[in-house]
Formats: sequence, structure tokens, C-alpha cells
Amino acid sequence: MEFKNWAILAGVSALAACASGGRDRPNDPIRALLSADAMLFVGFDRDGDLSTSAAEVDSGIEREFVRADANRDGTLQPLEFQNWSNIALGGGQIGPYRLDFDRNVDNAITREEFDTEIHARVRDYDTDENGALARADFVRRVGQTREPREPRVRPPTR
Ligand SMILES: [Ca+2]
Ligand SMILES: [Ca+2]
Ligand SMILES: [Ca+2]
Repeated sequence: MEFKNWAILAGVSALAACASGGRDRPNDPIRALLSADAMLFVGFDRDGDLSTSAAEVDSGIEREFVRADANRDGTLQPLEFQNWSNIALGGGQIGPYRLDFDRNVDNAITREEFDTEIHARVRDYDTDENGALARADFVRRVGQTREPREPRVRPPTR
């Protein structure tokens, strides 16, 4: 579940290869991976310290939910999500997708569902688990996933 949304733009590695001026050696690792949620989380860094803190995540969630909820009814209908995805996630072709958020599949994304999905994604990126997302947390090789974590007990509310 956690890794199903890794979206890889093959074009990114092609761009990276171009940017290196053709100096790529055959065994060079592929260095670039881009996903739309990473763009979102970089944009959450309001104080410009190149790290997205837990507080910035929370305020970013608030801001984006308000932005998306065009009719201000407290939930995101499919069209609202689509419009938001188009501007915030670069078109929505690489996820996260509406049904990633709408866990109970009732065609409405509540604020709680929005929070839950965003926080799960933050945890996935937060390699050192310090609650903040540094730029390095967003950089992985294509196909690379995190090491499996030790199982741990989650609060019963999650
Ligand atoms: Ca910051
Ligand atoms: Ca709405
Ligand atoms: Ca729902």
C-alpha cells in the first residue's frame, strides 16, 4: 500500500542525463525521481529553510484543502479534487489519485481522509523519521523503496 503510488517519470532521468552534458557513463545510477506529492511537500516549506517541518505539513494540508474545496462544504467532490489535482499535482497523471484519499469510496474526500493520506505520504518520505522532510528525503533511485521498518504498534485511532 505504502509504495503503490510511487510514480516515476521516465522523462526525468532523461532530463538528468541531458543536464549532465552527456558525461553519463553506462553504469551511472539513475538519479532522479519525481512524484507529484514530493512537489506538493516541497511547496509546503513556507519559511524557505529547505525543510518541511511537521507544522508546515499541517498548515500545508489546511491550505490545500481550503484551496481544493471550492464550494466550501468541507468535503472534496470528484470535480473539486480533479481541479485541485490539475493545479497542485501537475495534472494528476502520476498520482496521488482521488481514491488514494477517498478511503471509504463515497465520492467525497473529508478533511480527515485528506489528512490521513497526506500524513501517510509524509511518513513514507521521512527517511530518518524526524517528522521533517529535507530535500534528501525526496531523492531516491528509480525503483528504490525504503527498507522495511520494524513493525511497531500504531495508536488505535489510525
Ligand atoms: Ca521549512
Ligand atoms: Ca467541496
Ligand atoms: Ca470519503
